Amino acid sequence: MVNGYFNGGNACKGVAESLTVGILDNINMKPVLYSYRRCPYAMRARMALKYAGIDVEHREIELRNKPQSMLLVSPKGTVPVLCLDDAVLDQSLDIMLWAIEQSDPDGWIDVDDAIAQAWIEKNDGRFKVLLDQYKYPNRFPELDPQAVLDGALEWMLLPMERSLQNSQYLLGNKMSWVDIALFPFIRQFSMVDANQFEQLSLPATKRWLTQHLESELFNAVMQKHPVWQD
Ligand SMILES: N[C@@H](CCC(=O)N[C@@H](CS)C(=O)NCC(=O)O)C(=O)O
Repeated sequence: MVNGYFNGGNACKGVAESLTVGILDNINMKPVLYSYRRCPYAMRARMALKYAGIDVEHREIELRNKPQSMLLVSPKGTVPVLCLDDAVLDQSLDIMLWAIEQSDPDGWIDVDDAIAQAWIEKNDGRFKVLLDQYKYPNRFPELDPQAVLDGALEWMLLPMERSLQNSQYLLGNKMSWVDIALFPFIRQFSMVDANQFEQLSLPATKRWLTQHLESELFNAVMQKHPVWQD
């Protein structure tokens, strides 16, 4: 949710400033984005920000060594975190929706809210759990890997496949913020065992995935950044 920061300047810069540099250096008021390149939540936020044409100061973090300036504005310690003049957004979906509110050239927001919400809950809820179980079988020795894969297929990949056989995108024939919100998670799933994914009969989902993987938007947000030091 949105935390209030009404201290007359970019909340994160205010903190970083008091930690590192003098107050007069706080003249560059771009939003600050704390991010981690391979995090699917951060990817969806970066894609929405880029799509909306919002220029951010990118602060790449290491999950094992989070900057103090980020933890001060968002103690829960997850990325992405976006620091605005008067607010800190530390949920990826809040960042996406804020970005689209600023500018939405291709109408990503024009979807049925209830269907959109159902996909998000499916993905960020049980599918994320299954994804972690699939990705880190050693952490779940009690689980049968085949049952995990079957669970992911039944819960997420086959429903997606059915939707994507009916229309080019998840909620119709136009891309929406929901496609972008889910894509990084499906990408991650497909990369756990590329050969196994290759053998799954999911032609429409693979077409959709490839389209996103090859998109300028995705590739633009995957460029590497040096790690930010407070
Ligand atoms: N609900 C959060 C979840 C974000 C999240 O869990 N990000 C992971 C990285 S992919 C993280 O920062 N984890 C903290 C850690 O590993 O210490 C959101 O949507 O932004």
